[in-house]
Amino acid sequence: MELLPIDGTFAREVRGANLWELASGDAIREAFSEHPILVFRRQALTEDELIAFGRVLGGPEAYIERSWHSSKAEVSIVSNMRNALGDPIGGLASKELHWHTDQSYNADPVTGCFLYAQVVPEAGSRTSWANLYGAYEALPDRLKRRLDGLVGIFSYAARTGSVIRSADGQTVNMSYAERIRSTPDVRHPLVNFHPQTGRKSLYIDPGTVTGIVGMPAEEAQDLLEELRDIATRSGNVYDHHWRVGDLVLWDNAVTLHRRDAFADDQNRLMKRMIIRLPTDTHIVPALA
Ligand SMILES: O=C(O)CCC(=O)C(=O)O
Repeated sequence: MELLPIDGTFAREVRGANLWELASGDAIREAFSEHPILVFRRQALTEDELIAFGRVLGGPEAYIERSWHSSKAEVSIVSNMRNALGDPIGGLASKELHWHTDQSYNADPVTGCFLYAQVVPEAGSRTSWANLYGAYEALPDRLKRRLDGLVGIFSYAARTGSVIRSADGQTVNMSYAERIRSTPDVRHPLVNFHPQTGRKSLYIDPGTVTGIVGMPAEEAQDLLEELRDIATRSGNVYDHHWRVGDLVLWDNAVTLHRRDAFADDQNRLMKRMIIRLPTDTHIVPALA
């Protein structure tokens, strides 16, 4: 198995690993502990093989949105496609997704994730990741000192607030409303340390972090925007242009991601898995 830097970015392409064989399990685990984006090309995997691969990395979990599940609870569908009845077969449709990280609003986030491309629009499709280790390392010393010990407020309600209310203020989706009630705001440190190397990484989530504990709201907003701008500068970002058979594995504790919108008359189908990662080899944001 070989690890190759992609276009001088922080992403690594893994060559020589057939994920259906699992023979490279130890090497992949070790690589993923250090490199938060691993790209595997030309993979041909059944859902059982995806689950077996997830188990090599940690504990695959069922995504909370049941309507996204495939025939297996651990495998979700991200797609704009519809079944014969005209119902969506998965989540997220064709819309643009802004910079975010997954699960930061949870007390105990499940931070491993992969997307596996099955159908890709002819006109192309791009998902981008920003490196939160690189972001921390790029901060001027005055900002590193300022961040020391700071704690962010991560809010599921803020993240999804626009989704659950109709224009007249009525709740339009009970399951979302229920979920918001059972997902109160949580606090995580804005800087985390890798358990083995001690490497520091920023932990922000634009649209979900609503404030910083003990800091006036406006000052916190300015600081969070400055951090987001540094994190998402082009030199700190990997752009992935999808091909069928690509599997991109990422660590949500140390990256942000976004995707472009695509034309809704072009099909796109990804299989997605979330994986609970071991805390001795990965940063897993704790409660503060
Ligand atoms: O569809 C994509 O490329 C990204 C989806 C995404 O943001 C996610 O799965 O969290």
